[in-house]
Amino acid sequence: MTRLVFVLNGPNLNLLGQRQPHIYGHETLADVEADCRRIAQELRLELRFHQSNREYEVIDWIHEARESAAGIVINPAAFTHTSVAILDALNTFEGTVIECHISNVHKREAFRHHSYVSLRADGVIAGFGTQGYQLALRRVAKLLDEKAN
Ligand code: CA2
Repeated sequence: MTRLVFVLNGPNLNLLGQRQPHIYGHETLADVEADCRRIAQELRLELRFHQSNREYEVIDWIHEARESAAGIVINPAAFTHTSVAILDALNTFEGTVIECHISNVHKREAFRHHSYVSLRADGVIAGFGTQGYQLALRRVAKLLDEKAN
């Protein structure tokens, strides 16, 4: 069985570490990717790591994951709260989906409290900083290991 996992990041996350460190911390997206690659190696996961400011690109990566991947870790950023299209794409994916937010969206503005993606996600992580990505990958690996045994 494949151990390929897509880590997908939505709009403005390319600015991570450069703005609003009180909300999102000091790590850059390149740091997050490096952390994910280290954990993936430990967990024997193969990784595709992407970020886009364009909704259709996120959707296209979900379609690509449908063909090949066992899991998706997704921080849809602002698309979380707006995108029925990303929800529809995730609903066609048969593997594990973990939604990951750096900040605790429930402690923030009311418009961040609703997530379309949560209607599909198998698990949701929020407020653990960039460490949330590592926890999400651990969860995907654990579910894969359980399926294999
Ligand atoms: O907490 C998260 O991870 C969010 O998904 C981040 C999104 C926000 O719209 C969600 O409500 C919660 C925003 C990502 C923007 O990232 C930036 C990073 C650094 C500086 C500016 C924006």
